[in-house]
Amino acid sequence: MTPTRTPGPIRHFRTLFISDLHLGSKAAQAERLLAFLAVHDAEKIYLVGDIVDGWRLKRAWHWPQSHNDVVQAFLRKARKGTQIVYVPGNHDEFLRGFPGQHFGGIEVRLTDVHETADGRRLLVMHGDEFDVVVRNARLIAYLGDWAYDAAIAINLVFNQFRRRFGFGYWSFSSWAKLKVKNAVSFIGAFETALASEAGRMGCDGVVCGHIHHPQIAERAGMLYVNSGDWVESCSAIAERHDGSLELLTWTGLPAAAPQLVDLPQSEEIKPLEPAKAA
Ligand SMILES: [Mn+2]
Repeated sequence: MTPTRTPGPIRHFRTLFISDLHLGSKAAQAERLLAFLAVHDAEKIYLVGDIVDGWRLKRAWHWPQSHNDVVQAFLRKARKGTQIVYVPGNHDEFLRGFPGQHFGGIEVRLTDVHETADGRRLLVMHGDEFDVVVRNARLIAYLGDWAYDAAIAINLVFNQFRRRFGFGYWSFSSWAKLKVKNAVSFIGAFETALASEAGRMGCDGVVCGHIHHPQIAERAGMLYVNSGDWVESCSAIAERHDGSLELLTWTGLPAAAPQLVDLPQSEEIKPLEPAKAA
């Protein structure tokens, strides 16, 4: 029996990218995230959207202590000197109305460009901006550039309409799961759309979230990085002090859950398998 409460040595990074926590939903793996945050630190943390699930909270209030603890953990890191940038996603888009605002040392930015230690410029955005592009990838490829621009504009109006008239946000991940046979090509279309956007913005790559599919890869000649999620994958992206990137997957037990402390190590409670369709 190994007590799982003892935190290991703390890994220190230049930057951490974390997204899709979906706090406020029952699916959020808050305990695991707390255990992860206890042993991972960085000079700068990007919260890459869907941190708080406003759409879910609107339907049914679910906010256990562990979700509060996650917020406190970030605020504590901010107090201790970590720069925290919050790039909102579709589930926490209420924050998109507050670009440049600070709360508790956390700054809201709609998108950002992060420069790595080795001088690469990475566009940071959640990625839902391209939902319509992704859903109609084949048609847009056929119609060309104007269709691409139109799709992005339609995406904006479409979501404003849904919000205004009280519909829930259309969810890429649940939609892709329903069409599981096509999920791989949707993920591919998403990755290409985001990588191309990075190119258009004069960047070397992109860091995004949204599709719950962690990744470090090359797409369309760009670096494509996805920080994954804390619903299924329990993943994050770390930038080491030399500028190299690492995909972290948390497989440790939740240190903060007392009922699990006496369990034998790991095998019995694993994080869910990474989402196949995300
Ligand atoms: Mn999202």
